Amino acid sequence: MRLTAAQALIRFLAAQHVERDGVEQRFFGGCFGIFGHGNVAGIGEALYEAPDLLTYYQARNEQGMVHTAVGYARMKDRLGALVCTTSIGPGATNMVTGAALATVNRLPVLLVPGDVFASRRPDPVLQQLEVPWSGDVSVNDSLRAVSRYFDRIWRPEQIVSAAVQAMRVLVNQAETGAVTLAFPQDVQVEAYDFPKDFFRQRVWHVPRPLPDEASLAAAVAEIRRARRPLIVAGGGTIYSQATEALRVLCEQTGIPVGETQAGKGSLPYDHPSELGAVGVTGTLAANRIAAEADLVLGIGTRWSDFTTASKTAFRDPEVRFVNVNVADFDAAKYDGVALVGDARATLERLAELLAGWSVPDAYREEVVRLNHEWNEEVERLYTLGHGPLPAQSEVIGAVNAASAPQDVVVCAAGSMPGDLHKLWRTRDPKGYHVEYGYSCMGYEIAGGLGVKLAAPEREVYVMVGDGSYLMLSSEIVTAVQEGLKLTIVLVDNHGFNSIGSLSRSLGTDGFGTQYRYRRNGSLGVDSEESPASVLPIDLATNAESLGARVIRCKSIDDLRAGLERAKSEERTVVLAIEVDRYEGVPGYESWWDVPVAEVSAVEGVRAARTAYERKLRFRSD
Ligand SMILES: Cc1ncc(C[n+]2csc(CCOP(=O)(O)OP(=O)(O)O)c2C)c(N)n1
Ligand SMILES: [Mg+2]
Repeated sequence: MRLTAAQALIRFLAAQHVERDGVEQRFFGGCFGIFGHGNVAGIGEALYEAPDLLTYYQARNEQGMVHTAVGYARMKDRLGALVCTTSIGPGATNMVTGAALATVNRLPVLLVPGDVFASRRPDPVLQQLEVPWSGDVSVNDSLRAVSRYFDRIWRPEQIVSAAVQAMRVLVNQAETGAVTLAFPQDVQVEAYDFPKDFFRQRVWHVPRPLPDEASLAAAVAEIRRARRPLIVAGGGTIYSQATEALRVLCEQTGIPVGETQAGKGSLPYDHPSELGAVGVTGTLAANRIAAEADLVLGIGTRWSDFTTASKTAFRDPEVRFVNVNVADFDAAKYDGVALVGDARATLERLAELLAGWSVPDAYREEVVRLNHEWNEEVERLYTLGHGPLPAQSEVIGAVNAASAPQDVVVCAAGSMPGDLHKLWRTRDPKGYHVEYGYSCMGYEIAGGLGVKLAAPEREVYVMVGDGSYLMLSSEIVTAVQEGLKLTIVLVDNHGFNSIGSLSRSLGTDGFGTQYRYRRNGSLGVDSEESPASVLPIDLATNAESLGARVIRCKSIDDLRAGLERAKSEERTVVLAIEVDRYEGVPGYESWWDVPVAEVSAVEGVRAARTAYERKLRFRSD
């Protein structure tokens, strides 16, 4: 078939399917893009010429559209993805952050940035980077570091091998992340006689590999010896759709479960084995059990510092690890017994091998009691009645109460991810969507859009701070354009609550974390409140100007009523509410390693350093 290289790529992508457990689905749900001279005549023409192949979605910001693709892929349990096409230069480099986010979170996105002329005819073309030491560098090389696979299409026929390699990585559960096919703008439009077979419908089988029997036997021996085992459920539990297998294993063995950010929802919040969030942003229940666990069974987790409380969460000197992970890289961490395999298949096998074994009854009872006590703490924080401005925890309580079990809460950065991790009562494995691998400000609305595109039947509640909103809220326009309704809760504390309280704890008084006019050479600090210097930012009006329906809430009662009204809206709604920046949810016997200045002229910093050095002594490597 005589096609341009761009037409061939689009035709190939539209024919890709995946299959797992006998269920087959189309892999690509569409193509987001922003056109420029680097893709309008190539990929742009291909999408225009054959609109039935891939639906084109117009984004506002290239970083935002990669976030949307990530939200989509996560909601699809990595069995679906979006394509993102950009022009050359700034359009392409705007995707670097999104690509890193996808790769850190191990979520598939296909990036197709335009690239400078392969022929070099008009060098330097508009927006081309030139370096005196190399002729074949372009800004797209910055995507190499954050991609799981990168290729540059120098010739049209190269599409045939590059596209297949791209798919290999995207559907591989251990390898997946951002895949970049940099596409020189002249090659995109060049024609070639492609073999017809290249465009046949391909079904990529997503297997459920099992660990080898010797490793399983070693793991089972470790577990059977344990008196106080703990499961840490990560994102892999959910992507593998292993939550039912996890429930069965927990009920059979009595092993309790702590959840990472990506793994939250692995068990419903009220399950007797559920301890909730574990680690820095963990519950008292999970962190107490973790501290004394003699065996930790990690499932689909990459053991980030937030999960391990910077390696202080597991304090039994004899503690052993067993790691179930489809990626051997993660399975090898903590010197654990590596069970390299699919989470669901492995949990089912472990349940067979552990038949007849259970934790002591007293341990089961302790877990139920801790879970119950934690729920009371959540209830307390949901109903603080704090004034004059409400506390963020009350906002979370109101949104949780208004949402249905299958609805999805979305968040990414600021103080809310930690509070949501602790407090959100998750009732459905896909009900909690906090991007905390990269914790990228600006993911919230754009990512929420991807969630809604993947699951239009669910209400999507986007929790966004003022800082994140200011960084990237323009995909509200895309949500309005596509008729994809988001319910956005804009939690405004006029600055960076999260980093503000971190700064105070490190002795630097919230320096640089509020929105204030410069006065006497200073942007102000927390200990000197000066209402006159507050910047006049009105984000609700901003959201209105982008086409959202806006509901301004002055109290939690207002918010409750607004959330009910929002349910009958068809358009994207923004509920704006101010909260008290200083009324935070406490930590529960956990620690996060943030280094403090070793010498300082500030007394508060010196005190923080002393406390820091004391904490370091508890660290176990
Ligand atoms: C892109 C990006 N830049 C910087 C940071 C560091 N950071 C983490 S939270 C935060 C402030 C977020 O402010 P806001 O959205 O208002 O949430 P709040 O902390 O007030 O809850 C910053 C700057 C980040 N996570 N992402
Ligand atoms: Mg804020």
